[in-house]
Amino acid sequence: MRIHTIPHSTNVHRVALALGLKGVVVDEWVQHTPEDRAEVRAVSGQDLVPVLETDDGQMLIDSMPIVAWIDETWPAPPLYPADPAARREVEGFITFFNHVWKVAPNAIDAERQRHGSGADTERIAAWAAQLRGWQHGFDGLLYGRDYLFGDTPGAADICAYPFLRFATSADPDDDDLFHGVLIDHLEPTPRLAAWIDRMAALPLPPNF
Ligand SMILES: N[C@@H](CCC(=O)N[C@@H](CS)C(=O)NCC(=O)O)C(=O)O
Repeated sequence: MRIHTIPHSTNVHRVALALGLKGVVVDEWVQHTPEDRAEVRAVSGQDLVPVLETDDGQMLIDSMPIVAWIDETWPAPPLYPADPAARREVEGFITFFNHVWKVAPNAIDAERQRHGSGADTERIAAWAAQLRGWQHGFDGLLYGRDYLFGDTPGAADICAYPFLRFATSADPDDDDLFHGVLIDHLEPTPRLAAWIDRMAALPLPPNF
């Protein structure tokens, strides 16, 4: 298995977490520069990472569908609940995270990149308020349990952690502007900070 990546990629981090929990070996992490997607496009027909090349030559794109594929291919330990209603809850969270939660930091990033020092501070404040509000929801999900939907790490944790971890830490050599938005606007609660620590201690593939 080969995985195409760029430095500090949140969405690649999701796939690495899933593989680490399953103990699956990755033959090669193919490094690309963010500015040059020609090879990613050539192998996958689109520009974004992660792209996972399976041993039988399939090209998989999109991090959470890749995580679901990993879970089906190596069932233990399970990343989704067996109970259908509980699984729908986790899938609903992932849809929310990707299509609602991410809108605000992406919008702040786009506003800053487009307008620089002339960015609309009132609009940014409204998006930042959304981010602060959702933090309480994550905190509530962690009440009485170690992970977002249970006592063991699963797909929801894998989906959210690579983004929410910026509430408490930053990589010194990471100059990604979107990550800067998260660093500026995420405020961890104690429960969320403890979850970030637990997630940071999970195994990753040794060559990641
Ligand atoms: N929905 C995709 C999004 C992938 C994505 O946005 N990847 C980022 C890296 S974390 C990327 O390749 N960005 C390059 C760009 O926007 O030019 C997924 O979850 O994998």
